[in-house]
Amino acid sequence: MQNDSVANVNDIASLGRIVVIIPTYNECENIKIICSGVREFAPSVDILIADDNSPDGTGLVADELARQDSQIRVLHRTQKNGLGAAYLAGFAWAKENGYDVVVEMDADGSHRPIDLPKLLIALVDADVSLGSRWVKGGEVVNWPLTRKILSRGGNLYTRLWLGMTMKDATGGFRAYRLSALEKMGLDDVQSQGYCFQVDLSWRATKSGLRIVEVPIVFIERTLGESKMSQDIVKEALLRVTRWGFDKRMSDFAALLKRKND
Ligand SMILES: Nc1nc2c(ncn2[C@@H]2O[C@H](COP(=O)(O)OP(=O)(O)OP(=O)(O)O)[C@@H](O)[C@H]2O)c(=O)[nH]1
Ligand SMILES: [Mg+2]
Repeated sequence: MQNDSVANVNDIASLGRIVVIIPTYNECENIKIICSGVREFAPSVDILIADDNSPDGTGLVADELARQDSQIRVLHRTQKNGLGAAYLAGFAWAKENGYDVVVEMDADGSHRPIDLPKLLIALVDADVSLGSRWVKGGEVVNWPLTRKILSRGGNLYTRLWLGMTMKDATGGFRAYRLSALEKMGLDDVQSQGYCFQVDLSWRATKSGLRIVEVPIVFIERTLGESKMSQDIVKEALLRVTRWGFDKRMSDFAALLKRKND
């Protein structure tokens, strides 16, 4: 990836202003590493750290990083409100500050900065590019079998029940054009945990956007604690099930209307 041709670098430049949003909650051991990786592999790209007042002082580490590097900014939020709310605040910040593209990226090292240019190059001919663990060339490192089954099973259910084509609708390493986010209508998003990613995949699909999947290598975190919980899985299962019913109801209503016209 380091050998990307000049053409590719120019392609990325054609996307306009890009910001990588990194939500953090207790990531003081990880945040510096991830920021330096992003700066190394995508030097023209800015970073916004969206911290929910982490008790471990991640916000202070982020402030120090921002002091040393004008391309790093920090959005301090008052309390832990979930990944989804942190991203929505980050998207609003990106819009206010004139960005054209936002990238979602975890702080915990699961998303490799070396894959970032690939994600951005794919966006040149798309509205949304999804880092995908479950397409050819994608991979997960250090996950127990149970976690793989959960992810693959969740994706299979989502794909069949909602009729979506993407193989990895739950992944959290992705890039959106701001124009795409605007078409997706995010005002009523309520999903909090990793369901937020499925929610946005679903909205992108319903909005008829051009979505591409890019193979990534996903590495389980080695530092800090996961925020994954049973509640997060339950939220995703319930919401996806409801969206599938809503879709069937509106398909049925459209069919009736056509018959009556
Ligand atoms: N601002 C903010 N960030 C959060 C919150 N919950 C999680 N995050 C961040 O979101 C990213 C993903 O969280 P993880 O704990 O790694 O969750 P996960 O990736 O679904 O789970 P694992 O695969 O087990 O790591 C990390 O950068 C977290 O610090 C939150 O409530 N607020
Ligand atoms: Mg993680």
